[in-house]
Amino acid sequence: MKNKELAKIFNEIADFLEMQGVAFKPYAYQKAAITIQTLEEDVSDIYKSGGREALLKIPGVGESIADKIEEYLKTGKIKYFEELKKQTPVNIEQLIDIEGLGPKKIKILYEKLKIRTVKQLEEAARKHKIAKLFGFGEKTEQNILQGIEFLKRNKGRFLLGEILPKAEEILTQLKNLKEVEEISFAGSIRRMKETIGDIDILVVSSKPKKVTEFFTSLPGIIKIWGRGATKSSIRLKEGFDVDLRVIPKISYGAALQYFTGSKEHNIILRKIAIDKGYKLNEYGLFKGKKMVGGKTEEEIYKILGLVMMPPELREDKGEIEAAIRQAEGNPNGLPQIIDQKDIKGDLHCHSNWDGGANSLEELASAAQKMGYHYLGIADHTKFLRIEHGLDEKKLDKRNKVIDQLNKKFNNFRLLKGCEANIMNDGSIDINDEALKKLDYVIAGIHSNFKMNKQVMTARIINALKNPHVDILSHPTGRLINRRDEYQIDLEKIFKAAKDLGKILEINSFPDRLDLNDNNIRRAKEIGVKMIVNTDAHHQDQLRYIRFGVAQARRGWAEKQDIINTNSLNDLLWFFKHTS
Ligand code: DGT
Ligand code: CA
Ligand code: CA
Repeated sequence: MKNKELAKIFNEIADFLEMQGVAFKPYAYQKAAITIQTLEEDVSDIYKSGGREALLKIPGVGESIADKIEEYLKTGKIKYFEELKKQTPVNIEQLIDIEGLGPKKIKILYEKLKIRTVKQLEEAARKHKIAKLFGFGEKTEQNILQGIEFLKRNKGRFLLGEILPKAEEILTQLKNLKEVEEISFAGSIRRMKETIGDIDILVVSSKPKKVTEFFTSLPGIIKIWGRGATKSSIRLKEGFDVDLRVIPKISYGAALQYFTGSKEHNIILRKIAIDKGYKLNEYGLFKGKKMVGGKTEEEIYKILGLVMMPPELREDKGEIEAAIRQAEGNPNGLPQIIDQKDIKGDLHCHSNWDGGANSLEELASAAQKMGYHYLGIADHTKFLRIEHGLDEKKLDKRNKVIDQLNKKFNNFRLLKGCEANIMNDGSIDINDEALKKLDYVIAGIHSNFKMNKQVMTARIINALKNPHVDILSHPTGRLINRRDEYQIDLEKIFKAAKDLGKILEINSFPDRLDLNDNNIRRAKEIGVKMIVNTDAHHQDQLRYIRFGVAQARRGWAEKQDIINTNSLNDLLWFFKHTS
């Protein structure tokens, strides 16, 4: 795509011109950059078919800019731009991204301190060279450092859990607009991937201009990448980018299908369409010139001989084949993946007995509000002194309080559990006497993460062999973007869990999601039972369950794979008969 490249160059030309204090011209280049970036057609195609005349028809493109487009398409370079770069040889693209740093300041930094890159900028700020410059000061220097930190942190992908609340807020705001007829997430956020590159939103409206105007003036926007009738793109101060596409009603299903992805899923689906003599794109499903489908996603899948599957499955991991089998009446079709409403309770939450934020009563009340039938209190045990882990005596005391509370509840029960620590040899940090008195026991690794694969695997399997242990918490120990999995033979652990009748946790904390989707799928294949828990240390974190459920769905987990879809009695029966 030449459009993106040209838009980037024009934006940089605008920055350089602004740096030199040139009036009006920067604005013209910026405007051209925005229109070119949001053009549906590639400029090189426009030029090929219509020549210079066609370029001049693009809004915001006059003689001088048309010259530059032509030059770029012919030579791959724009001399004017190269000249500007030579005059002030700074990495403008990088520097301009730092909040509070405009072209004028960048120019001063280059002239006085020879700063060309972000790295040099950071060094100068740390040595307090910037505060001394005329027009800068301490505050600006601090802001620059903060801006650099922010950029470093936000390079790469965002956790679903940190991005989804903000995304839903935007979705709701747009939904309330009377010009918006239909609205949905698309892309990875609709597929509920554990990390998100950018947020994609689709809207049906017959008044795209109104919707676009509203969208590009949302509070908290720090950059508008593009603003057009069908596509707009913004960056929010939190660092997230949001893409908005406005679609005519007739293409809604096709666009939703296309932009939900994944790309891999779409490639296969498009192949199927071609094999059957259709053409599939974001506008619809076509036979020759005739549109035969595209108003809904269901319709597209159906015409192509599939049944529609939930977005979480669309990763080209066998869902297309399964959907075809199902459409053909084969019983081995798509899985009946679980739903959040199937979850009857959460067995991993920490109370104020081990330093969590809320009392047992508060947690019980929050769980009841969520419609749960039970909530398991899994306070840490004594090894974890920093987490106020409970010893045998304290655990006993806590159990008595739970027993008292349980007398008051109707159709709800607090379960007595713990999250014990797995010691280096696989033993449990608390005695069997104390474990026996509990409704269930979770064990997890909270120390010595770095062991060799064989030793770590044996350590975990040893813990599972303890007859009182029911559940292994956060089995791989990974923290997304922060810590890798332990060195373990997960396959061996799955097999041991299956043989021993032990349960593996799907931890819903946004930076854990452990087991992850692929591991869940594998555990299910082996026949290991799992549980979706939150690991909440605060009552509000019970809401994280949705992220664990999403991960379970992406792992094709069905009701029978997940034990906390059971009623209280069935669950307790299960624990009694497996340990
Ligand atoms: P992300 O944003 O990196 O978390 O992942 P996605 O899946 O949201 O990707 P994004 O935002 O680049 O594009 C949204 C969807 O648009 C993507 O899931 C599928 C569709 N799409 C984008 N580019 C292509 C493409 O080149 N070919 C096909 N078939 N589909 C594409
Ligand atoms: Ca995306
Ligand atoms: Ca996108």
